[in-house]
Amino acid sequence: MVTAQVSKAPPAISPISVKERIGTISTAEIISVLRGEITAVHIRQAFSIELANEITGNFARNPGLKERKDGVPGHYIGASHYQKDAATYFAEAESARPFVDAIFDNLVDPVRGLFDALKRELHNQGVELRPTRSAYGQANVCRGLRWSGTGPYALEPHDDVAQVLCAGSDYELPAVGRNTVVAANFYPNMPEQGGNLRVWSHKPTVIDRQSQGVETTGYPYSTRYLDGIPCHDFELKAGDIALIDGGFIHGVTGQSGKRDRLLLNCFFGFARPDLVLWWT
Ligand SMILES: O=C(O)CCC(=O)C(=O)O
Ligand SMILES: [Fe+2]
Repeated sequence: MVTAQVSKAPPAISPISVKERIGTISTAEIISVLRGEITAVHIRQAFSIELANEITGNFARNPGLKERKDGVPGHYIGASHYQKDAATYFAEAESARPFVDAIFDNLVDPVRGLFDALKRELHNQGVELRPTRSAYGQANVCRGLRWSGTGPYALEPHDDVAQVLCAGSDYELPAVGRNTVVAANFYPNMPEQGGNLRVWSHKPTVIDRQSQGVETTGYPYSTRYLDGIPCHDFELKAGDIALIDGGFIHGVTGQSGKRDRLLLNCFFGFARPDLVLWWT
């Protein structure tokens, strides 16, 4: 008797290269992630605790704070294009803009600082950097997020590329999904324990996503799927910045005590050799 053996290949391991240091982020470091030369850059104490505390206070007092209703547990200010058509996303981005601006009030903040510095440097290289836009409006500089998952992950393992590839033809974004999608994360507040950013050495393909039933969302990957894949934990503190290639599976470990971890996040990537788009 012949027994058919169905063997499923384990997920391919893609080594990750990480740079971690204290100080001020440079445009060269940002561009090395953007060009796919390095997987992640973690800058400790990239902005001051005083600034971090001001931003955290502005977020907590902000009347634009809402609960997410798209299956990802958390609260937010701003707009996410995740699972939205362009008309809905850009309308939300436009109406949330005053609330996003109020997170920063009159501060000289690290998010617009990074955007402005990167725009200048890319311009010198003949590349335009701008927020993605449509007839309905344009993206904001970032969104503010507080994850509230209660299991082993405050934010379940996912990739940031599926949502970009599947954004739909009324967006400018799908072209970016063929290049590196950089997730820029700024941390104004962190819990005493947990809330690490965990990145696995695996960059799923469309076929991998199909096999996991996450083709259009990239969220969530099961712990079983990730079993045996090496990972790296970024141990974050308030004032840190972490830029990662969002094509690698990543998640946020569970937090103990007050769930007051605060993240400011945006994404950017090449849409064309002479155009980098920025969105949330
Ligand atoms: O909160 C973090 O550290 C990561 C957030 C993230 O992965 C996302 O917003 O897609
Ligand atoms: Fe992500």
